[in-house]
Amino acid sequence: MDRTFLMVKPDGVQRGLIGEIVARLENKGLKIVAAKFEKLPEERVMEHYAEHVEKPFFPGLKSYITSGPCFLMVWEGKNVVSITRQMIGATNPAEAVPGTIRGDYALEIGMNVIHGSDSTETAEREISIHFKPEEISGYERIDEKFLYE
Ligand code: DAT
Ligand code: MG
Repeated sequence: MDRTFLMVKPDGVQRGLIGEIVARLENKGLKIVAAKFEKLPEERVMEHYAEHVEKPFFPGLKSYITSGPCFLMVWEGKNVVSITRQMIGATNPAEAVPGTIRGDYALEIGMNVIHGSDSTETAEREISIHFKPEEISGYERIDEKFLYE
């Protein structure tokens, strides 16, 4: 089954949006298989955002993402990467359509509430950066026979 890495960023935590975000994903039929609450150490931020470290916005991104605790999760489900990217919405909340998490809960690109892996390869990489294999617990949801044909 496909897996992805999702993370409620410090603004989402401070604004009390963890429950709302988790509820949306659970209601969709996706399955949470790992979660933890932590303030990201700087080295892990560099690794997680390796593709962005040279970009002009990186210093701001780094101080924002380390400004408080994040809620880190692994989610599982068929096509989970593309489904969650759609549920999250465009990177810039000003362009994210209503109904998406960023479209409903954020205004500006520098504080866009949630991170989600953008491909299955990225997901695998990000999961391994943030979680040890033993921190991930597979199980069956009792409604799976009404979610999967
Ligand atoms: P996404 O989070 O949608 O995958 P991304 O990987 O391109 O977007 O960028 C990572 C984060 O960096 C993004 O959530 C917000 C920030 N960011 C991206 N582009 C930015 C920009 N032009 N100015 C400020 N912050 C930016
Ligand atoms: Mg990205």
